[in-house]
Amino acid sequence: MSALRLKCRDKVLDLSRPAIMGIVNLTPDSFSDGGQLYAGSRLSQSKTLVAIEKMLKDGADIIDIGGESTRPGAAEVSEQQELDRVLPILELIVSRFDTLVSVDTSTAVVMREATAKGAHLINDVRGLRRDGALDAVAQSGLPVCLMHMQNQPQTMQIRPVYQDVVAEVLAFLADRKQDCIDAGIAAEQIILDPGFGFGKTLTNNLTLFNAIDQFVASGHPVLVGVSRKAMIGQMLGTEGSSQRLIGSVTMAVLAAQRGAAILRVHDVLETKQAIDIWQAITIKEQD
Ligand code: 7PJ
Repeated sequence: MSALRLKCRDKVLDLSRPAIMGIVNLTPDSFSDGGQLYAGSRLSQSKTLVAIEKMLKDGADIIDIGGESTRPGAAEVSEQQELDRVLPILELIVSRFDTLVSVDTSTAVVMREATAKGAHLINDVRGLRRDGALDAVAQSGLPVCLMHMQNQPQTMQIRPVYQDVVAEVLAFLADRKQDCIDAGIAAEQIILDPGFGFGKTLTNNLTLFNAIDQFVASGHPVLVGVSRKAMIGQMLGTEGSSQRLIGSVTMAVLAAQRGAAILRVHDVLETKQAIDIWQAITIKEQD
């Protein structure tokens, strides 16, 4: 496959250096920043816009908005709830900011509506396995991130089992990719993601992290999302997601070094600075 770039409607995402995807959780109950954008029980549009503006100023290349919490054990969300959370914010971002917007969803109707409202990328933790999802993305022409997850969010962390985690995740993604191509999605528009923390033990996550190069070898851009996840607390022996910043930034740099093209993060400023330092050194080495 040629140089990595994704066609995102009227924009192009150049992946010759790692892109930073800023996470905007529109749910009241997400992994680490649950409810931050809420005023009481309602999602606050003004708080959300302020958070996004800051991420863009801090150097985010993509804003990833999601209306379903996929943290372990999270409650299921209805299609209508997801639409109500995602669409108004998507419209606001597209009208106010010159950025790429990714929509984190597994639901075909959300994919279709988001495409109609100007989304640039579809990010699906279920790898387009829900009814209608393959067709929705094929018809959108948008790039798509296919992520691996064993089981469902409600059950995924109960007892993940693999014989060979790297081989199984690679095979799963190859299989999903083939289904995408058969449905009419261009291979060049497919991003792969091992799905850190989704039905994986700490050992599984670390084995996969050390195998990022094998995902990169597929020729597809690889997205890595480890920001503030439990594995960081497990490695550090600390409690609470507020203690995970430095570990998250460190892992983002190590992922970039292993060839990750897109880094999905909460802490955009810190990650961007770390990546800029790594890039400056890398470019110097090539002089
Ligand atoms: C990921 C995601 C990830 C992709 C979430 C959280 C949990 N999408 N959505 N990859 N994680 N592509 O942000 O901690 O790792 S939700």
